[in-house]
Amino acid sequence: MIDLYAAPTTNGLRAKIMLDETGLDYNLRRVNMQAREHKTPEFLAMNPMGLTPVIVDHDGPGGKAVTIPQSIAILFYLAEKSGKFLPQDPAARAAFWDPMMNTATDIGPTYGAVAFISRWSEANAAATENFQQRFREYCAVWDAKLANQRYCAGDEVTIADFSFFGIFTRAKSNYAAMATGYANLDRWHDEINARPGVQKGLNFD
Ligand SMILES: N[C@@H](CCC(=O)N[C@@H](CS)C(=O)NCC(=O)O)C(=O)O
Repeated sequence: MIDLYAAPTTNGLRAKIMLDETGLDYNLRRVNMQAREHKTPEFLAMNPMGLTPVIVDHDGPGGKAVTIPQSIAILFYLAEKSGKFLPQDPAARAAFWDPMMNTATDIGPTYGAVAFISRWSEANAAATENFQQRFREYCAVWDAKLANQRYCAGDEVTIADFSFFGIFTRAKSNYAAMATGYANLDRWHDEINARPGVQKGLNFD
């Protein structure tokens, strides 16, 4: 059994969607970030960085419990554990790395910067706009890519789709101006959104 400690943030969404898509057994241990439950001694013992999400797999390698913070590490761990959502064909695997890493290290942190900076004051409007513009530029590249391929890394669903989906769906609802006008991205978003596992993954109740 796996315990998932998460809140419905972009990083939490990708971990929960992956668990629901793989069908692995897990318990959701919802973290109340407003109550700062991610800074308690119990939580810090799992992740000294005090960041969500974290999984604890009580049946990890060798039958031993393993604790894994970092949403992208969680995606890879669960992909390997379940044997799902990682391309097996060497050419498809090679084509997977760039889109995967864009979601992890480029567009994801850009969304995070918009969310973080825009919470401060009007004085930071220029910085917010700067990151929103960067987000739009990434979206334009994704939109062109998705004109020629069905999913983020080609013609099969991979963890790159789940990694990006949480970001784009939150951008659409929270910062619509930077996620509007991309027809191919919308087609992809609607297709991923319609998956039963993704719908389950979005539900933190
Ligand atoms: N690189 C980490 C980032 C985790 C992260 O920043 N989590 C946010 C929620 S999305 C958090 O816990 N923030 C609390 C804080 O900054 O104190 C990951 O991908 O899991």
